[in-house]
Amino acid sequence: ARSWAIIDSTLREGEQFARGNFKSDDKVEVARALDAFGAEYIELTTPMVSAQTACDIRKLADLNLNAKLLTHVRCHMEDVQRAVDTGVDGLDLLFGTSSFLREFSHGKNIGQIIESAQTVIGWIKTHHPQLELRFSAEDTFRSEEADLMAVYKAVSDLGVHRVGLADTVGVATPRQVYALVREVRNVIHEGCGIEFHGHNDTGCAVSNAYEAVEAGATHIDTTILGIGERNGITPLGGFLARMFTFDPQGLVDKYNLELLPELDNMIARMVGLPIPWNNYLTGEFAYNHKAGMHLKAIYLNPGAYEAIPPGAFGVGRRIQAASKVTGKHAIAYKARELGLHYGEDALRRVTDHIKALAETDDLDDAHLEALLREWVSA
Ligand code: HCA
Ligand code: CU
Repeated sequence: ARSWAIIDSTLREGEQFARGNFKSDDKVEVARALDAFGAEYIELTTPMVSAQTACDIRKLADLNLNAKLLTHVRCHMEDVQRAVDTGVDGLDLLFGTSSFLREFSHGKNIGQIIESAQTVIGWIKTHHPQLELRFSAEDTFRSEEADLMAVYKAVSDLGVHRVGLADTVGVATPRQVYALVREVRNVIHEGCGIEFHGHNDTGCAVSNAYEAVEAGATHIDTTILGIGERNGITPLGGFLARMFTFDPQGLVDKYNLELLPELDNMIARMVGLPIPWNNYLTGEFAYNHKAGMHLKAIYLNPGAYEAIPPGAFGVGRRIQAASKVTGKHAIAYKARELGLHYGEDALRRVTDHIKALAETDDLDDAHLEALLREWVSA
């Protein structure tokens, strides 16, 4: 199995989410929860944002978590000088390399980007050699390949610990991610890691992160519930669901997976929105089983219709036995749960009755229970 680590950016990218506005206490709560979960890194908003933000970073550094703390800064001396005395373990440096960002954001050409990187990284290496350094090319997937390779090679020569590939607008395909990570692997030093950061605008954030790992990426950016700019980035739960199917034990060894519902609920509460109904693993209906055929098999072996056992992530399954698509096996099972015994004929009749009722009514478990009790004595 490939070895990779999570860089959770809920406290950086997540602060760029429409409803992400974490107070000091929220940040402490999120950082502690991520640490308890086992996230290897926690990325924090740049101290350039405000005095309060800088103060919060110091506060988080004082918690002495197991997770390493990073702050996300532009590759500028001013930003870096502010960041180095916040007590973080490392800096995630950022420079836009696509023509969009070069023309409409910072106005620098590739030669100037490399020069800035030399100045900034050189200074950090001399004055703060203990800091872990990453250099990311913002908007990687709309940048020229030759430009990217020149930048990545230069920063790897300067001794950064990781280079970052960022799908800033969520446009990359899984195949492109795989190919580019492989190419970057060839121009950087062997010990230099590769980080992937993927937005979800076209629904590929999880698959792109997975392909990055397959191609040799060592670090994946996530946020809890996927919160971030626009519709967000690779969600922690979705990414772990993806990886669990290949190496369940590897994940169990690294993370306290059963804490995922707590993390998702915590962020839902803080941003004031419900967990989406179809959210990976923790959505209300992520483990809802309904059709008669499914239920028959589920009762015998849940693996028949579940890729991942919900208990591994601390969630339960829901059996929706009362609907027009139900079957007699499901009804018999529900009856047995209630201690009721139906003969073959009675079972068929009550099942038909429930299916007919469900054509016009929404039946819940209480309704089903009442019907089963009523019909057994009828
Ligand atoms: C941003 C851009 C970023 C950075 C990613 C990275 C992106 O909003 O600052 O540092 O690798 O998506 O490009 O989030
Ligand atoms: Cu981003």
